[in-house]
Amino acid sequence: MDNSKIKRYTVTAALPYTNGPVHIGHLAGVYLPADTYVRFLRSNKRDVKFVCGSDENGVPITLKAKKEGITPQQVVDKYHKIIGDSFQEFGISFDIYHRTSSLTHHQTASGFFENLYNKGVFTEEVTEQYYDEKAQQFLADRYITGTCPRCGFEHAYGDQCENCGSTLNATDLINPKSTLSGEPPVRKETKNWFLPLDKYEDKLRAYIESHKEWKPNVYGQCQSWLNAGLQPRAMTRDLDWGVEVPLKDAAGKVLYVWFDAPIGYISATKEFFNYAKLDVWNPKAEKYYINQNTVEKGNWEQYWKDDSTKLVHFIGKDNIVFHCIIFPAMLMAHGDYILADNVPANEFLNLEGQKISTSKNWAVWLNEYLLEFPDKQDVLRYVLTATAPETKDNDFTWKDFQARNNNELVAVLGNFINRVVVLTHKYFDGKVPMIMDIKPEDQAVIDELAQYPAKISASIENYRFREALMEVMNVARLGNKYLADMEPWKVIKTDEDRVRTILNVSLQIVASLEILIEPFLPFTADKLMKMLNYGGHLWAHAGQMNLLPRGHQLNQPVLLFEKIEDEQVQFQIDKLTKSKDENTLANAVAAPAKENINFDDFSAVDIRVATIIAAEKVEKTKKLLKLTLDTGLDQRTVVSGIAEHYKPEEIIGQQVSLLVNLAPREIKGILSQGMILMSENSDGKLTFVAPVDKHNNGSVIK
Ligand code: B3M
Ligand code: ZN
Repeated sequence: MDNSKIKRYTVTAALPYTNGPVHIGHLAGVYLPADTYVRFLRSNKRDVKFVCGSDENGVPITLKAKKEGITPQQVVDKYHKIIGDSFQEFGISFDIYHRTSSLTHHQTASGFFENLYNKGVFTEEVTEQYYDEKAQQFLADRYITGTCPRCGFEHAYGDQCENCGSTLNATDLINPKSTLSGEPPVRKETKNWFLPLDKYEDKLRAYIESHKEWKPNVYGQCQSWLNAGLQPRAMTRDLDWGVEVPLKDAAGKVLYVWFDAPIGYISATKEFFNYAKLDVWNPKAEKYYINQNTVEKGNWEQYWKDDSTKLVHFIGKDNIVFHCIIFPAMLMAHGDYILADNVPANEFLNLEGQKISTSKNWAVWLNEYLLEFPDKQDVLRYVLTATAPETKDNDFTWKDFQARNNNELVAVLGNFINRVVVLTHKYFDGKVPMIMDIKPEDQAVIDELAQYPAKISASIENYRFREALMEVMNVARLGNKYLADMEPWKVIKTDEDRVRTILNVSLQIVASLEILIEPFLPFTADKLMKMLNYGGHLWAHAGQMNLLPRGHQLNQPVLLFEKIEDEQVQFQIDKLTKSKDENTLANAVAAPAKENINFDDFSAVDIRVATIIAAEKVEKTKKLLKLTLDTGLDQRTVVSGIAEHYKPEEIIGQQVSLLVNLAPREIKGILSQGMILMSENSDGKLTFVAPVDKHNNGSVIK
């Protein structure tokens, strides 16, 4: 959108599902870039509304309720507070953090549906869906498990197999079972209302193609959806949790969560302005978060219906189709609304080389981070922006976190600011000294500084936050180099006036830094503002030489950053591994039971206690060990596939259970007489099965 046409901005950040706390992946992918963008706009005195809220409808919520044995309402109440508090604590400066269980949202979403219904937009279709006769309800995909048709995994879900990662349809599953009753579901006819996306294909294509400036990952995904051809999609679901479908013949149905969730942006904006109209805040109303500093009277419709408004959606890559195809189609069908000017979706952030996983507890949770690194919000903000997955998936590691803190925040940014403020106190009682005489080496630095704000603006306006942050750090590097070259601590012995000039120039750089870091590191900017005793934050002033007037009194220096020690990051790494191990045990799915056998079948098996007395690797194999065992009956050789789990030297003397009457067979030219019993963990790890106390070799296991 042409900058001169923009009168105001509506910036949205994806509404997190309210079924768990938020982690660093959410922050890096969505909320930090959105917050940085909005803070930058505010610093430029632009009119902007930044809206978000909890996504409290849909199957993810009902599943969580079932798992925790509480009601869906209790689930959303619990996590709405945890998530909302985390955002607040990390300085995500929403004007409103709303929630989709609110009355305003139900009315807005339901009204939107009615509007489209009355325009005849929807098609009605009767389809067969799985139904649980015992529980008397239709089953969403996640409520059905069965055998994966691709890999044979027996606990695949109706929408996805977590073993092989395939996307499935519930009807693809072999032996489907309802997770509610455990019974096989039946197919039953049901009527739902579909949005005929195919009819909007041309308009959508024109819309997408008018935005060639979008990030290639976003533009490319839209193109491939359009090229594959769009299908009608059901906008209602048979479910008892969500926004009720406002039609007579729709009892027991709610709006599809992806229909109501993006409307959540609109209801949040509405509620923000409703709030200003209330004389007294009603604490009994649905609790949500309002930024008291930005409350104002106004009209929500301007932010959604006026084409001088620039609408930007910040989301993760898994939400692209919903924001670039489905929601725009809904808005087109309605007709009164503007469409997003940009959807700068990010890729995913991995953690220590692995995909972040809520179910495996492989994550850094924001609420836990702050307990372990109190007051270090900006360190995480910094690291997550510096490594943001803007163009491809990226990796967060604790070692990198430590290195960036110690080598960049402490050694570059903190060090420069601290030296300048400390020297000013030391030589001039903390008063900004006067410029005496500008030399060419000062002028060069002044000129270079002046160029940064425009450069950084351009990066932010094009959603390149990593690049912008790097340039901000280059300002600190410029300052550090200037100090190191000028050496005021030496010059002070011979030429105090020269030091006045050097420190004045340095202090102006520090003041500019306060403005430039604010969108990224708001907590540090506030501390710095207090230290400089200065009311900063106006982008237009950055890069100038007169921010701190001569004689201006600074406050005492405070340390902005401190070193993070090896033990702290090791603790985090250990914690991750430990919780993953515990989780593997807790969430393990046991292998399916075998057919029954009778006692005679079992009695035929001769299992004895034996001890390994020698072990060596079988040459040219990866998995095999050649073991010599004392069985109490004899000494014999057994070839066993445990070489990836045990080194030969560590198992000498190990007692094991040995199947002694297994017919001997030759493996890699060695005659193997029997088989050692092993227990296999769900992650494939093997361990010996042996008597708890030492027994004599040859003891019978029965
Ligand atoms: N709650 C999905 C997600 O958290 C969804 C986003 C809604 S944005 C309107 O990935
Ligand atoms: Zn599978």
